[in-house]
Amino acid sequence: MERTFTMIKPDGVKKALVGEIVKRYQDAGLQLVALKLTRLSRDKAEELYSVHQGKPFYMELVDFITSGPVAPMVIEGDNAVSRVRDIMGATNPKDADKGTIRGDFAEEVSENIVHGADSVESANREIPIFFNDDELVG
Ligand code: D4T
Repeated sequence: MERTFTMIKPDGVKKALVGEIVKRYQDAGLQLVALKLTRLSRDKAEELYSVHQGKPFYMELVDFITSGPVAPMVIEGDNAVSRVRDIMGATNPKDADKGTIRGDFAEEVSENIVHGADSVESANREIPIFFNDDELVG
């Protein structure tokens, strides 16, 4: 059993895709361990994206992720990290296959609907930015 962190970004919430995205994860047999609707402070956004600090798209990324409500969640299952990333599709929607979240709903790399941890280590760093232990079910 593996846990991962994934988050519907402001564009996904705005496009009313929360239900659709949760359904895709659950239909794949993954378990929902935590989910909420919230707004990211600038501090938390900078913490989440600390690995991208200094990159040309960093400021735009932090501006975007704090621009509206987001839906962070914790997902559990065998190989949850890679399975969630497969369901999300490629970072750049132009490279994302149809049938993936980004392939079906995103147009630009800067607004690509979902975030997903890239490793168990990243998930373990990202989950506490959003959830206390007592908010994780199961
Ligand atoms: P996230 O972190 O959102 O799940 O995306 P990925 O793990 O798939 O991709 P990433 O870390 O390379 O990029 C983080 C985030 O930055 C945005 N981005 C990325 C951007 O706006 N312009 C760019 O040129 C790149 C590479 C999209 C995702």
